This record gives sequence, structure tokens and C-alpha cells, in this order.
Amino acid sequence: MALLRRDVVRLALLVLLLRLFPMSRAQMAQTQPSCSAVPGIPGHNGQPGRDGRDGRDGKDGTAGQKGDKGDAGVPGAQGPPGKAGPPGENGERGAPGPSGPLGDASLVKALQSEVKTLKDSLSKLEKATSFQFFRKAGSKYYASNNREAPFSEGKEMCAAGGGTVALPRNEAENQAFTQFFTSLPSISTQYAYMAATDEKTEGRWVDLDDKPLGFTKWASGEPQNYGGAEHCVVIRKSGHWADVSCSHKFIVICEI
Ligand SMILES: [Ca+2]
Repeated sequence: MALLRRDVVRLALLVLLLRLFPMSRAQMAQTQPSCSAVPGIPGHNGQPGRDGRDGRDGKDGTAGQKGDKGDAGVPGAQGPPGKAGPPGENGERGAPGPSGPLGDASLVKALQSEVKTLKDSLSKLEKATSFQFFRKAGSKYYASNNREAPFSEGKEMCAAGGGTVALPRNEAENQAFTQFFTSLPSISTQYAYMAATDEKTEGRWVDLDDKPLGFTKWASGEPQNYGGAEHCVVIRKSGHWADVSCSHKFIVICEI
């Protein structure tokens, strides 16, 4: 028991001391005398850091000063070409060039046209051969059976052979007609009918389509409408014309 009592007293003294001097370890360190602090050696610089990001674009700067004047050009030296001038007026139209070769389509068309012409010619020839006498004159055939007939019957004879009573339209045709007429075997009649009349209007000579004649070759003194009844036309072997009565019989010559 004596020992316990002594320990309690010691413990109580310790507690009392701790309450009277409650200094921390830090306070105890600060209370260390300054003469004991020695300066350390400075550390080395570290490695450079990494590059930073690019900054934003800056504002536009102010305009610079005007430059110096350039050197004077060399006298007499030719400068660069100027701008093109305005277009001139159109020239005169040139002569047409020669025709080019026929294309396939054109060739076919030309051949078709040629075939048609040949067919027409053959058709005329076939009709002409239905007459006893015929001769080609230009683009037509003169044809005849060397028979005499009144004009109305003569028109029917020619129509039956695929043609019409002949009528020269110009001097050349009149000569061809006359040559054919004079080539026929001579018979009593010296005249051949032609396809013209003035039956409707006395003195107004027209063809069978009632169109005025563009060419005539009247003999001297003709037409005289002898007896007031000569409304048809004949050609003489001289090639000259005369008016006659349509009811008289004369040679009938057709053209096809
Ligand atoms: Ca007459």
C-alpha cells in the first residue's frame, strides 16, 4: 500500500507539471537558439518546360510607307502591245464554194429521181409506139397514124393514145413539129390540126386549157375567119398557121 501511495503522488506531480508548462514540440523547436541555423546550398534549375500552344492571330498592322519612285524607262524602247481595238465591219460575202460530193441519202434521192425520169420516158415511148409514126423532139414525142379527121375526133384519137393534139410553144418546137409533119407519107391533105381554138371568143386564140397562146406563127393574111366559121388552127408544110373550120378533116398529129 505504501508503494501505491507513493506512485499516486508522483503521478499527480507529473500532471501538475504538465499543466503548468503545456508547450508543444513545435514551440520547443522555435525556442531553439538561432545560432544553431546553417544556410543550405541553392538547388540546380530544372529542365525547360514544353512549348506552349500557338497564340491567336494578332490584329492587322498599319499600312506601310509609299515606296520609292521607279527608274525611268529606256528612251526609244518599245513598250508592251496595247489592248485590242474594236472589231472592223464585215467584209463582202464571198462566192459560194463548189458543191461537195453527194451523201448516201442525197445519192439515194438522186437515184430515185433518175428512176422516175426513166419511167416517165419509158411510159411516153410505150404510148408513142401505139402510133404508126412517132419521133422524139425535146422532152416530148410527136405521134400520128397519118389519118385525117375533124378536130373533135382528132382530140379523141390523141387521148386514146395517152396524149393530146400537138401545139408548138416556141419556134424550135414549131420547126420540130413541121419536120415531123413533112416526114409523113404524103396524102391529099396539106394541113395538120393544132390544139388551139377561138370557139369561145372570136379572135381570142387559146389552148385546150383555155390559156391564151404565148407563141403563134400565122401565115400572111391569117387568121381571117373566112365565112365567120374558122375557129380551129392548122399548120401548113411551110410551118405557117391558118384558121380553118373545125369540121373539116385534116391530119391529126399528137404530142405525148
Ligand atoms: Ca382562115
